[in-house]
Amino acid sequence: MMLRKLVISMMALVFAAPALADGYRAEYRLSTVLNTAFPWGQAGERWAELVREKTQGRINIKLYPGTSLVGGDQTREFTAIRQGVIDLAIGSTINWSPQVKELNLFSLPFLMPDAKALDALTQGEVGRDLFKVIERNDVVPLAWGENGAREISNSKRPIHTPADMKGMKFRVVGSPLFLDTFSALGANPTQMSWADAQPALASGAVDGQENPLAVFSAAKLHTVGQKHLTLWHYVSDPLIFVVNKDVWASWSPADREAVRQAAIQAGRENVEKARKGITPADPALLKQIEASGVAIVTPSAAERQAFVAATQPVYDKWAKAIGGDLVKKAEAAIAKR
Ligand code: X2X
Repeated sequence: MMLRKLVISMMALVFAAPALADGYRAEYRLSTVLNTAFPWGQAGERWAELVREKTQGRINIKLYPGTSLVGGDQTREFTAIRQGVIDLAIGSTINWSPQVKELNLFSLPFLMPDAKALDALTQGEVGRDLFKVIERNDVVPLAWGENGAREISNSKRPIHTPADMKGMKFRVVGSPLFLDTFSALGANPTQMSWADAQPALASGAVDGQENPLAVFSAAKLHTVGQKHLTLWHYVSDPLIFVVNKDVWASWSPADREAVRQAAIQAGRENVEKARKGITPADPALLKQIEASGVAIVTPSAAERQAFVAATQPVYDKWAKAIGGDLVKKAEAAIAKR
């Protein structure tokens, strides 16, 4: 009797569950490094929301920020997407470049002088080429977003030229290119995840870091001793919206298109947000950072040139590793912007 009742109530549960189309899962896992305090995490939230809307709830995405599906190790994210540990991701080209060497393109020091240069890459032939590379790696790329132009900060002194960085300890991200760049500038770089970076800055284990201004501000890096900020825009990392190949194949063509359109829209909004308040015409975020007690240095053309010259050998070495043709195409697209 009891058992029968139990079976009946279990069946009721099964039938009461929302009808799922063939092969669809109740939930798909979306990985990001940063949480919803940042434009990056907000992009994840927005993508999930748009997908739910556009698929009438057939595809339900849950956000896992902090790269928590790979224990916070952001350089393992791409592999986990390929393996299906992660279903969807919005990832930085920096974090995926250990597996996809072409993505180091965006980390070539001083390749992109401004946001238009980044757009010339992501929105043109170079962007399409890179999506093909990602597809060859069995991951489905859908749209571009943006983490942003990366600026350098530290707790010690203003940085105007490489001489000011001498011996200073910097936390850098996961691609070896960053070790080369910071070594060439005379600094002492150490690689660690974003999760480890904040305590390392707070304890003084490292003196400085490099991240976009939207990240600097939302992470309140001024509270962990980062009192000097130099706007050198030396590299810029776009974000890429992707889906695991098998998950993609399991959806109907109409739902795939819905997921793609949602990614494109969330990506567009994300780029806008990542660039807000950081230009002379719209300096609100810069002013806010300054008001929190941070001294901002804008290098002169000659000072900037000293950084460019010091990192030229790194640029040349990595241009070869990335692929000379792709780098030439990128340089040409930027020159024409
Ligand atoms: O780790 C970083 O510095 C961050 C958050 O910008 C990236 O994931 C590339």
